[in-house]
Amino acid sequence: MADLRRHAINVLTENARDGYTAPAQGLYTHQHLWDSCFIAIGQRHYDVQQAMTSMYRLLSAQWDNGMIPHIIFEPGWRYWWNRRIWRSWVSGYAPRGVNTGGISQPPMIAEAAVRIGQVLPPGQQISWYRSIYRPLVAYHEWLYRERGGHGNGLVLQLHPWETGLDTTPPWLESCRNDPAPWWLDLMTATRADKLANHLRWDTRYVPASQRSSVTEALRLYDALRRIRKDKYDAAAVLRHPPFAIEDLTYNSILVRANTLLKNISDDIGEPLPASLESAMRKNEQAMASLWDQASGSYYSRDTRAGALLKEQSIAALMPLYSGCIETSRARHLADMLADPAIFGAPYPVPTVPLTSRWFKPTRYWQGPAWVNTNWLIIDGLHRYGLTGEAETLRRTTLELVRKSGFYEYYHPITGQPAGAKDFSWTAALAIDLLSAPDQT
Ligand code: 2M8
Repeated sequence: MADLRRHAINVLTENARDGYTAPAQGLYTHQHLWDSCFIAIGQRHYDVQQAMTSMYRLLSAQWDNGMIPHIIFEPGWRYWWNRRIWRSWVSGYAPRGVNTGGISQPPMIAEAAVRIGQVLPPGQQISWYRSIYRPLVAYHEWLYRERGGHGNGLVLQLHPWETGLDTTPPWLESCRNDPAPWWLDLMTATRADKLANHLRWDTRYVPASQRSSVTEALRLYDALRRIRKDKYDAAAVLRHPPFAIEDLTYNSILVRANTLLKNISDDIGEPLPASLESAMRKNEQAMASLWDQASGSYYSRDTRAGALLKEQSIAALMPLYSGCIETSRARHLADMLADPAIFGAPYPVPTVPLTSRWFKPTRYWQGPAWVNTNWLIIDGLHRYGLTGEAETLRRTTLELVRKSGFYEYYHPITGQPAGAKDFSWTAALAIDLLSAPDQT
């Protein structure tokens, strides 16, 4: 295991840039929000300064309205959804002198901040918390103001990229009933989408069969274009949104982030604004409305249809991480995790159930196991006292990485690696899982 840790540090060192660590070479070279948080959670074990620097860099790109963008562009690197496509400058809230995305990603920053705090000496811990507290509060306030005003206390997301699980089936189901843009229909009719396959840039690094399809990618591009047309202003976008989903993963992570932010505020003796505390409470209570008794599962809700999106995905297990569900429900989710007809694979956790019609074992977010979602589940299981289940998943995750290398994702039945190689959050989270008390 000492070797695994050394190799993981090497991967992170190779992927390090000025002030942040890129998710991977070639395919993802800019700074991504939740990647940076997972990476910092690993880096804190051997270079806490680097972990802190990347968090400060994320916060330095915060928009004037409080949003922390899902990507910060670093000049000079190629990327298909690049700064000229995002054009963050169309919004009056975007920071000057840096180009970013116009949406956010799962709010993992409070988790990374607390994990960093845990390895700092007490005096330094408090000054660290003080230095990130206000921007974090502003970020959570933005989430409730911009994305929580529509109803019952949950926040909604406008684009699948905000969930981090880009092509996850429930989101793709949500656009199935919407007409595709005319130009995409035309492309499909003339088979130009097949031609476009040859022009793809991502497939230089990863086989097309492991990535999103051209049609999916262009559909997501169309959604981006529509949000950009409204200058990334949620109120305007919500008049005719391409997507408007109370995402289960996002809300689970936010509920946990709220608890951690509250802990930070207690530690530094600076109370949270009362309106934010009230929004946090409502959010937590509203999680129950995502439960479907008939099928015994949690789902995201499509606010346009006013209904739960009953397509199963790994999101179903994320309320474990939220920490706000009853113990009996947590137990039920742990049973789903072990069930071979749902998530019980040899190399868990598949991102859609093994028996789902969507299941494709090596296609991006539609079947493969990912180390970051495993980490969230392990953490949740531990907090519910489901220690045996947590330890089993920790061991199988480390075994997978040791067997197959630090890849972006893995075939959940064979353990075969897929996606980008030398992937940073896989390496970082392996370091963190190795540092857990009971090392394998
Ligand atoms: C993937 O997302 C980006 C778009 O945001 C992409 O496809 O280029 C997702 O896996 C996302 O969760 C991740 O943060 C990002 C970088 O690793 O890649």
